[in-house]
Amino acid sequence: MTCVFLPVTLFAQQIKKPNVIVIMADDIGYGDLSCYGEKAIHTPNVEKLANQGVRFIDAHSVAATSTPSRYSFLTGHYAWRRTDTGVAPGDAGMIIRPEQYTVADLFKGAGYVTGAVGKWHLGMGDKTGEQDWNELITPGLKDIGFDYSYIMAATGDRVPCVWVENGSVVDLDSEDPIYVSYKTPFHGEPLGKTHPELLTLMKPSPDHGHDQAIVNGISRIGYMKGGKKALWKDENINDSIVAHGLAFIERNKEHPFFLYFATNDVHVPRVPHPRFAGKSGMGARGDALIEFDWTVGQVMETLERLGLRENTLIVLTSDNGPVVDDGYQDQAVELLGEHRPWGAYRGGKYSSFEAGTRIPFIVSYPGKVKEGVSKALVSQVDFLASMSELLGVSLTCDQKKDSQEQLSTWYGKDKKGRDYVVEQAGSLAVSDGEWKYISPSDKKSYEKLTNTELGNAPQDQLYFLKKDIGEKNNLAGRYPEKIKAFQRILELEKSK
Ligand code: NG6
Ligand code: CA
Repeated sequence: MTCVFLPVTLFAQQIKKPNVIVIMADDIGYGDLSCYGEKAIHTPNVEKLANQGVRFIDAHSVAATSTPSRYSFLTGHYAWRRTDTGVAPGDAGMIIRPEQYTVADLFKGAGYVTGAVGKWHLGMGDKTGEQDWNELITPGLKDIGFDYSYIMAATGDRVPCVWVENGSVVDLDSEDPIYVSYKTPFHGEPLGKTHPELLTLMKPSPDHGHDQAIVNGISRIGYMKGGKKALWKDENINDSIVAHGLAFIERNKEHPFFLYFATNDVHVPRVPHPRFAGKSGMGARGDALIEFDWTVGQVMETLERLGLRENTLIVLTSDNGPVVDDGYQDQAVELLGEHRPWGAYRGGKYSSFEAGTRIPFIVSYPGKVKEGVSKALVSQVDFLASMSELLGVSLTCDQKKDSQEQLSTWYGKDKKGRDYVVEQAGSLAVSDGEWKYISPSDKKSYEKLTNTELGNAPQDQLYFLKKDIGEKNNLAGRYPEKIKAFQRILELEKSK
């Protein structure tokens, strides 16, 4: 397929450079926010944001787990084009290499100050397992366009449990160096599996495997030793993210900025600050959702206080669908009650069924975006090209690759959006909004650990989403032509 430059100056001519903030939640599902219709949870700040913008009901992350989803969001390239973009360990080398164009490069090139705060999960340093955590870790986010970064290398449940600011571990004591390994335990360091009596804050769920290094009374994935002063306190993770995100906004109030603000909520281990304890009645997972909502309120209040709200475009979304038990005994399952994190959809995180990638997606830009609800088909991979449209920057085909200029859709004006979205989980799936095709997979069809239907099957699956949003009736046998058409789409995408 040929790639042509589109006239991109339309929006750019009309506006002063807006600030852009992406609030990227972790594992928050379609039904986890009250503006998406679920009654058991109350998230008023997100509701307010949704009322000041467009709320999309058919928006998708590119993948049903974090690393490939975020890779695609930040680069405009489908992660499945590479084989090394699966869920990354905490000692992964930089997955987005310095030569690759990113959304941060786009904003930086347009004169913005760029920042990334919170969960990263896309690797740091040159090679997996070879970082020296006691030195400046390079390459880092600076090399892919971020002027400022304050991040956790991977996830809350993976070592190292430290903050990395502009490539250096925060609060590191040179007398107590940090060592990290995903291969061998460190001699003399207690592990979750050998010292369960030390798991004072949270225990892992049986068989999930979060039973290695113990930090703050919680066992994690991976081994680490040292760096005691630098270790984060789980209950303060969100406050640290908020403080650094808001400080970035404050520092740059006079200058256009792009902030990738990635919360740890509601990923495991879920340890919201005690001031949110019991607020949801649903245990730690629900309380983490309330903490997330508070966080969104903090961002909005700060923008209002600084007089920046009008000129700031906010995208609020999540990296993948929801999961209830993702490895720790935090009572999320027992206390879930009537709440449906996946809304009306089937599956969840890790799944090819809709709840894997159909995520909350809100675009708010007061005065510019047409407020309301949009049914348009949206993919997060379009962030790059849509922002290039906003900024009036022409991208090469290589730079934008899979990313389409969809600004008019994101502004709530174009009601159709994409022709189709590609969803990645156990195999690739394609949805055109009405029909959905899931290509055959030889992987397990049901994940017992997380109690999630993964949607993997050795045969083709075809669902008529328009009438069957729960993906219950596989119509593959009845519509061979439809299957062929979707297979052609996937072949075309793969050949790009
Ligand atoms: C899985 C972990 C899960 C979570 C996930 C990554 C096990 C059994 N489960 O491998 O707990 O960490 O990876 O989540 O190890 S994500 O949202 O960052 O993709
Ligand atoms: Ca995630």
